[in-house]
Amino acid sequence: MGKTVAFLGPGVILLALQYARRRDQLEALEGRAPMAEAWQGVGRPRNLEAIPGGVRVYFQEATPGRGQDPYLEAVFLGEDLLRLTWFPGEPVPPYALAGGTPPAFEPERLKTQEGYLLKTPRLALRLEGEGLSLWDGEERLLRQESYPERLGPAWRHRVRLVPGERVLGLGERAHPLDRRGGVFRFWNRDPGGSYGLGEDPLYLSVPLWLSLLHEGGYLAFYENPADGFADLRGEEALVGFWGGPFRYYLIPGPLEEALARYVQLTGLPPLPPRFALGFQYARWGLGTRREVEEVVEGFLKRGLPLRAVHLDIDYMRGYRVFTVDERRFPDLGGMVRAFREKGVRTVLILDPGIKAEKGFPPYEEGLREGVFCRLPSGEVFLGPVWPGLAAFPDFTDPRARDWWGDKLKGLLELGVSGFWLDMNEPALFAAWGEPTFPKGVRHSLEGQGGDHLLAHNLYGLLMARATWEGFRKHAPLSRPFLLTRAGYAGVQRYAWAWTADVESTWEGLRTTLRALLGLSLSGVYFVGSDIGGFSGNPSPELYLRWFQMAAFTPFFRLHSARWTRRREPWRFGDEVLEGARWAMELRERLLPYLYTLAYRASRKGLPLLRPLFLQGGPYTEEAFLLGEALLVAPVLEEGARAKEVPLPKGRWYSWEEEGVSQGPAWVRLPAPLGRIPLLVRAGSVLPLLEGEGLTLHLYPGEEGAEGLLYWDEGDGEGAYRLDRFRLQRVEGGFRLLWEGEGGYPWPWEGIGLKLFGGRLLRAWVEGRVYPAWEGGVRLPLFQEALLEVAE
Ligand code: NBV
Repeated sequence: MGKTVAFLGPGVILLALQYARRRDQLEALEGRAPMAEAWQGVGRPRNLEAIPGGVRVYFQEATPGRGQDPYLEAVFLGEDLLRLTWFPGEPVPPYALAGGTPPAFEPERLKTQEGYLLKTPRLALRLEGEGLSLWDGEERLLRQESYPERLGPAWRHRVRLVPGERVLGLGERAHPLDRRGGVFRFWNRDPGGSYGLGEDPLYLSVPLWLSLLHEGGYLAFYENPADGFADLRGEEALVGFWGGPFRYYLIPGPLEEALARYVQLTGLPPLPPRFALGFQYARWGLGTRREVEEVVEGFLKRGLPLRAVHLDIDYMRGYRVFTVDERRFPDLGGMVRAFREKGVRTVLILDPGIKAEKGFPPYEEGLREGVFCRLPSGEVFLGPVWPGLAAFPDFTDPRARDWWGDKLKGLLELGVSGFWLDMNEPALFAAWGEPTFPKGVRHSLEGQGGDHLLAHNLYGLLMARATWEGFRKHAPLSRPFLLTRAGYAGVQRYAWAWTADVESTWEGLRTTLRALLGLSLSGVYFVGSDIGGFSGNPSPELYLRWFQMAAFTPFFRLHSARWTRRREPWRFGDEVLEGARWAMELRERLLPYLYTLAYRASRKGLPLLRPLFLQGGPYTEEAFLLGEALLVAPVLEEGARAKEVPLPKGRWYSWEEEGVSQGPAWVRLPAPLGRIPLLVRAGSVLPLLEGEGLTLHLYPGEEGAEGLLYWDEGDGEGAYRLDRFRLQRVEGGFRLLWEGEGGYPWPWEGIGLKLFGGRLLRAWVEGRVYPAWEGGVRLPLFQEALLEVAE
């Protein structure tokens, strides 16, 4: 509990002590002591039975008489999707999947000397004596694994790693992106107010593994929410789960496509309301309406673009969720409306714990309706959190989800635009041991029943789902904006995620970048961090470097713990203020580009943040791509005023400056305190907001350039437009073709063009000439424009 304990005061510390003792007693009663038996293998395949899309394989060392014979079911669900399931295994409702299981796909079936081969044009599975292997369409070996071993309800298997292979993914980790060398647990956990490099596990685990091989790679997704592990220390990885179904999906690379395929399977992220892509502000400890208003004014009067303000637990009455402290936050609805008129939305934090207090309506109601988690004895489970002892909705019960969703009605009627879901690992205050429910706590799991060992990792996912469904129901004209701390595969269907309580150090900054990229490589694309780190006081330089990096991550928010010094951008002197302004203004200008990326993520499942290797570049943690076009090289070291970056192949333009670098090569880029290096891939067209209008930045490559722009009202489900721009080289300059679709009218006066890597003299539209100045020109709407460029 670390910092939290010190902060909580004696009353809560006592509760935390009592709770830790109680949890240990309960778990001892449940007999969850380590198991004495040894892991048992299944032996070699004994016989095979064909089933639609695949096979069922029975093994020699089955143990008849002791329950079900173990068997493997391998089924293709597409030419690039294979599902393996080991039986027996405790089933869990398919919460991670969107839209159910795809239909079986018939593979080719071949008997080989050693065993059996199932094959599609993109993926092949070989079943042999000792284990199974996976091959891609070009007959390259992707993965070799042993047949698994069992220990009671637990399963584990070994996966051979080849030299040079990198393993990525696994959700949010305070670890280098390549997970080899580490041991990881799949168990959502609140590290308690502060964490740094090496802390494991963290809030949001996803049992998704991406393997980057010399050539190609693959994705494996273990659809099992139970407590599990991946041990990647040796040449043979061990992956296992202490319960639940041993089921996994295999998808061949290239990794970017595999990731998109996984996201189609577990759900595309919805298009967010546009404000969410702007700068957002939060601060734990703003205790009154006045304080919040002062901060908002502080941004607006300095011309700093603020799009949303978040209220932390301070707005509640004694930390009781679904209440507002009217004394300190009088007429919250009035405040929300006034902010909205100034273009600032309001987001409220929600914690899952409901204060167990006689007479508190949500508690009484929840008891009556039977929506809380219970102990095996049938008693409602209570654990200590912010308001004291609390009961917890069982989000695996559809009735509890509906109940929770309906509780949002009142807050939504105040005009709130989003919710920030905290403490949903679920986290509690425990003086020692695991800060969460005892493993035997009962859950509904859609009526089938199960314990916390199975349901723990689903808690955040399903709290997000309940909140999402309630939001849709009670504010059907708005797109929900949800931010969650915990989650599991599929959480991207409902919420964005942030990396929470990281320490305010340079290492914390680097750790954050790794956590963000790791989440992105695990299908959670809309992610961000607390600028400056949550738990400490960043130096002005660290603060600014963090700000600059965050401006290029999907969720761009300032936030900090109440025990730290205030950190609005004007509190560190002019140099920092101007640096932060650069980042915030650039972010605003980039909105059309970001919104288009968000749209593409929501349609195609493509990530916003991409490590360079995801698009054929080198393995590096020094830089990342935001979409395809923008390469961002954050400064992660104190005192650095230049940054070395390994460029992927191709030509790269310096952001708004003369100069083109050619990759692949290491380049050294200037990084004065006021900004970080940014490069644009040749061949891109970037749509930017400039002044009152929209300007295309044209970065020609050999073949010209291309870009897309998605735009709509910014919220709701109304008309949209999608504009495609194609720049082609012609004698004396370029031709720019513009095709638009959709019913949303072009909202700007004409369109601006700025050309990089050449001097634009003038443009022609329908026979009229438009002279350029300083490399730019404004044109009326067109289908084809000719751009004349100086020799
Ligand atoms: O609600 C208070 C904090 C919040 O500011 C932070 O962002 C969360 O990650 N919350 C954690 C609860 C306790 C932190 C010690």
